[in-house]
Amino acid sequence: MDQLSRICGPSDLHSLTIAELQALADEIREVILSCVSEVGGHLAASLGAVELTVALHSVLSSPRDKIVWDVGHQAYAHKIITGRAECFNTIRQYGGLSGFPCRFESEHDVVGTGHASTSISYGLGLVEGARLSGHADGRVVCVLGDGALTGGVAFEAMNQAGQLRTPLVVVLNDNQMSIKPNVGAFQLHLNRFRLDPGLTRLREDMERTIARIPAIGARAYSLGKDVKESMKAFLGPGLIFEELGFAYIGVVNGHDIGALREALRQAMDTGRPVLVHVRTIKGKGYEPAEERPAEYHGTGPFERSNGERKAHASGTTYTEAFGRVLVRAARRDPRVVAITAAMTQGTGLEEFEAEFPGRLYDVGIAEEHAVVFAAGLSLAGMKPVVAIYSTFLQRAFDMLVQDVALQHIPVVFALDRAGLVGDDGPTHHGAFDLSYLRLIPDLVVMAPSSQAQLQHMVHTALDYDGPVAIRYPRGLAAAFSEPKKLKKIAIGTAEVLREGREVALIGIGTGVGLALAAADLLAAAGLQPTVVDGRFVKPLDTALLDELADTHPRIVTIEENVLAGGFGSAVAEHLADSPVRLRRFGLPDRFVAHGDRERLLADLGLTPEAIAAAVLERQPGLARIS
Ligand SMILES: Cc1ncc(C[n+]2csc(CCOP(=O)(O)OP(=O)(O)O)c2C)c(N)n1
Repeated sequence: MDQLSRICGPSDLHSLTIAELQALADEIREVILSCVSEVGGHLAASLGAVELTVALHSVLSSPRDKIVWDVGHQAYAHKIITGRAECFNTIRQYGGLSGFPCRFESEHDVVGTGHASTSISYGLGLVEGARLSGHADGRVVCVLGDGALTGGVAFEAMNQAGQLRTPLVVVLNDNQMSIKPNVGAFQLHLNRFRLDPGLTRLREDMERTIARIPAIGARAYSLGKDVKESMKAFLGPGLIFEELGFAYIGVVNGHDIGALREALRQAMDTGRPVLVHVRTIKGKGYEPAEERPAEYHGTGPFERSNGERKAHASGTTYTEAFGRVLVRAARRDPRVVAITAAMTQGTGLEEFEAEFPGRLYDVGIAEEHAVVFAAGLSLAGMKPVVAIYSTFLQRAFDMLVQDVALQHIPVVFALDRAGLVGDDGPTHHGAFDLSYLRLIPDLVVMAPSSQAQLQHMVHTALDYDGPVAIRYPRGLAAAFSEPKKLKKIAIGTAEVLREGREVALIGIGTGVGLALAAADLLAAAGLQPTVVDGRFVKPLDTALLDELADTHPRIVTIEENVLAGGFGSAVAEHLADSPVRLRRFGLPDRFVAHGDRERLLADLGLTPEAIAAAVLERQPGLARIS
C-alpha cells in the first residue's frame, strides 16, 4: 500500500505522476475488492470507475470543485480518496459509512444520491446558483452512467443546460451496462459508433484533414477546440449531444488516466455544456465481475479466489414467489405482460423473461414512463404488471394518480423492497408506499404476510377490474411450497388469525409475523390477544374494525411503513369516533439509516418483545416483559 497510505485527501493527487496515479488506482481497486468480498456492496460499478475517479480528483480541487455522482453506487474510490480509506471496511454496515455519497458524511459528497438520473439537474443548479450569487469559482462535473442516461430526468436537465449554455461538464461513463446490459435506442446509437473501428479512424482522419484545409482548417482551430470537436462529432455519437447544445469529447478510454486527464482539462476549458464520453469496463480488474457484471452489480460477501457467493438464507424469498406466480399466470393467460424499469433481476422477472421474452418490457430507468406505458397496454386489452421497487415508484406518483387511478385503468403494481431494505439505507428503504398509495382514490392496496399469500394476491389482482398495488419486503426467505390452487381474496377483507380478548393486534405485511410472535409472548404473560392479518390497506375492512372496536378495549396496529399516513393511520381515521384505545407501531417520522435490517427494526421498537412489552405496560395486573 504505497501510494494510498500517503493520500490524506484529494489534493494529494495533484502532484502525482501518471504512473503514480495508476499505482494508486491499482491499490484502491484492491481495497474495494477485498472489502466488498468480505461485506458485500456495489462492486462492479465501483471497480469500473476507479481510474475515472483518480483522474477526476487529480485535475479537480474538491470540495471547491464539485463532483456529482449519479446513483452514487460507483463512488467507492471517491470515498477512499476523500479521507475515508481507514473506515472503508464499515461501508453499508450499521453505524458505518453509507454505501452512497452522503452529504452528512463528507464535505466532498455534494449530495446524497441513490436514485438515478439526477446528477445533471443538481450540477446545472449548482453552476447557475453560483453564477447568480457571484461565487462562481469552483467547477462542477457530473458523472453518470449510460444506464442513468435512460432516465428522463437526465434528458430534461440536458435540454435546459443546452439552452442556457451553462459551463457544466458531464462525464458519460458508458460501460454498456445498466444492472443488466443497457437498453434503449440511445444505447444502440452509442454502441453503433463505438464498435466501429473504421468510424473511429475516419473521425481521426477528419480531424487531420480539417486542419489541413487552407483558411477553413486554421480558422476551425482558431475558433477553439470545441469547434473541432463539433466537427468530429458529425462522425460519432456526439452529434446528438451537439444538437442538444453540448460540446462532445470522446470516446475516451476510461482506464487510461492520462487520456482522461487531458479530456477533462479540455472539457473544463470549453466554457459551455460539454459531454465527455468515457468508455469503461464494468467490473474492471476482477475477472468474475468483468465476465458477469450483472451478478456483481450489488453483491453479498463472496470468495475472492473464485467469486463464489458465501452462504445466504435458504428458502423462498417474496421476490422469487412473485416471479413464479407471474410465470404461472402468463402460462394461463397470454394477456399477462411484465414491465420493469431496469430491474429484471431485482424484481424476480428473469424466469418470466426466459419463458416469455416478448412479453417482458425493460423500459430502462424510466419509472414514470413504465407506469403510463402499462396503462396504455391495459387499454389495449393486456394485463400489465409493473414490477418495481417501492422506493422507485415514488418517482411515478403523478402517473399513478393521473394516468392510472383517475382513469380507472387496471394495472397491477408489484412493489418489491417494501419496508426497510437494510444495507442500502434511506435512499432505498420502502418506507412510504402505504402512505403515498393509500391516499389515491380507486387504488386497491394490499400487503401479504407470507409468500403464499403474495401469490394469492397477484392472482386476485390480475382478475380485478381496476388498479391494484401489492407491496412486499426484501429478501425474507421462508420454507415455501407453491399453493396448488390459487385463491381469490375478497377485496377489502382482513383475516382473523386468532380469536382472543382485551387486545386486538392487527398486522399488515411483515407486521403480521410480529403480531403473532408478540401474541405468543403475551400469552405467556397471561393475555390472549386477538390477532388479525389486515391484508388490505385500501379498502380497509371497516366492518371487522368496527366489530373489533366493539369487543376489544384496545387495538394495536403493526406495520413496516412510516406511521404518518400508513395502515395504522387508516385504522385511526376510521376509529376516530370510537372509544377504543389505539396504539400504532411502525416506522418513525424520520429517515432511517443503513445497516442490518434486524438491528434497525430493533432500534425502532419493531420486535415482538418491544411490542409485547408496550402492550403489557398498559395492561394493569399482568407481568412485565423485560
Ligand atoms: C430511479 C432509479 N431506478 C432504479 C435504480 C436501480 N439502479 C441502481 S444502479 C442501476 C443501473 C445504473 O446503470 P449505470 O448508470 O449505467 O451505472 P453502472 O452501474 O453501469 O456504472 C439501476 C437500474 C435506481 N438507482 N434509481
